[in-house]
Amino acid sequence: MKSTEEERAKDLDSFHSWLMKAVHNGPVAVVTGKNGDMDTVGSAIALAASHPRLMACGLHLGRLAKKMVQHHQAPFRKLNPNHRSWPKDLAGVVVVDAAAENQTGLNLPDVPKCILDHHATNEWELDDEDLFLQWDVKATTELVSDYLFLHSTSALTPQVCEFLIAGLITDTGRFRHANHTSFSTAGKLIHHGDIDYQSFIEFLEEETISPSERGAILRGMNRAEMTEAGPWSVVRTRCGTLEGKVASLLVSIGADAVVVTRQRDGETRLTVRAPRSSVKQGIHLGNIMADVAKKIGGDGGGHDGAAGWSGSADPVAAESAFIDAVARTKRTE
Ligand SMILES: [Mn+2]
Repeated sequence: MKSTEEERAKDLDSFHSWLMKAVHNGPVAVVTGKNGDMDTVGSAIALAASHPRLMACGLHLGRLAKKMVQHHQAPFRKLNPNHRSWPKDLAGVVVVDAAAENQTGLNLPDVPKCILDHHATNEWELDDEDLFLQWDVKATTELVSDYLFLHSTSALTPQVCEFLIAGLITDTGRFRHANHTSFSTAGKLIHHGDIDYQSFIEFLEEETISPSERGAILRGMNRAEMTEAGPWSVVRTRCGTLEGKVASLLVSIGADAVVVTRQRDGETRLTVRAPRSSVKQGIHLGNIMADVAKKIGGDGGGHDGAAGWSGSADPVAAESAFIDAVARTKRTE
C-alpha cells in the first residue's frame, strides 16, 4: 500500500511510462471490475479520456454508472463474459478497481497488464512486464485523479471530473468514510471541473428504485435478525437485490456488522458492512472475507468496513462461515 506523497508520485511516474509505452505499441483496453460500480466505471472512463488509444470496457454497468454513461454519452464498450475477440494489435490492459483477474469476469488477453486498485486484499498474479499500483485511498478515482492532474490535465474536462467525483462519492458512502485526501481530491475536482455540487448530488440521488425493488428491500429488512458472534452483534438477512443498500440501512440502526445473503442461479453472494467503530475495535471485513474464501472456496475480499464473497457454497454455510470468522475476531477497546 503506497501512502506517502513521494511513493505515490513515483508510482504515477512509473504508470505514465508504462502507459505511454503501451499506447505507443497499440490500443490499450481499460477494463472495469465486473460489478460495474461507479468507482470502477468512473476510473476507466476518466483514464480512457487521456489518450485516443485507450478504450474503457467491461462486463457490466451498475445502476448509477449506467445513468452517468448515458447522461454524458461516454464511450464504454460492454463485453460479454465469453468475450475473446480482443484487437489483434492490443498492446496492454489496464484494470481499474479490481482485486483479482476473476473480479473482471473476463479472460484477460496475454498482454502487459497494469492494475490500479485500492482494495486491502488482492490476488493478482503478475509478470515482469506488468505494473501494480495499490493505494490506501477511499476510491480508485482518487488515484486516477492524481494521475490526470499530474500527467494529463487536458483530459480533466467537466464531464471527466464528474465521473471521478461520482466514484469518490459512492465509494465513501457520500463522504461518510472520507478522509482528508478524499476531501481534497473532491475539492480539486469540483473546482477544476467547475461543478455545481448541489445540482450534481441531486442528479445522482434522483429516485431510481422501482416499486418491485422497494418491495425486495422491505422484505430484506423484514427478515433481518440479530445474532451474537462472540463479542460482536451481527445483523443478518437475505435479500434478492440491492444488497448493498439493505446492508447500509441495517448498519445505520446500530449493529457491529451486517451480512446480507443472496442466492441466484446457483451462486451465493455475501455482502457485508461494518461501522467505523467496529473497524477501530478490530474488525476487518476484507480480511475476514478472504479467510472465508480460504475455508469454503469462492472469492472474497474488499475493504475494512465493506466487503463481499461469492461462490457455490450453500447460503447457510456461507453465512455461518462469516459469522464464525467474526466471532473469532478479538474486540479491542
Ligand atoms: Mn472502489
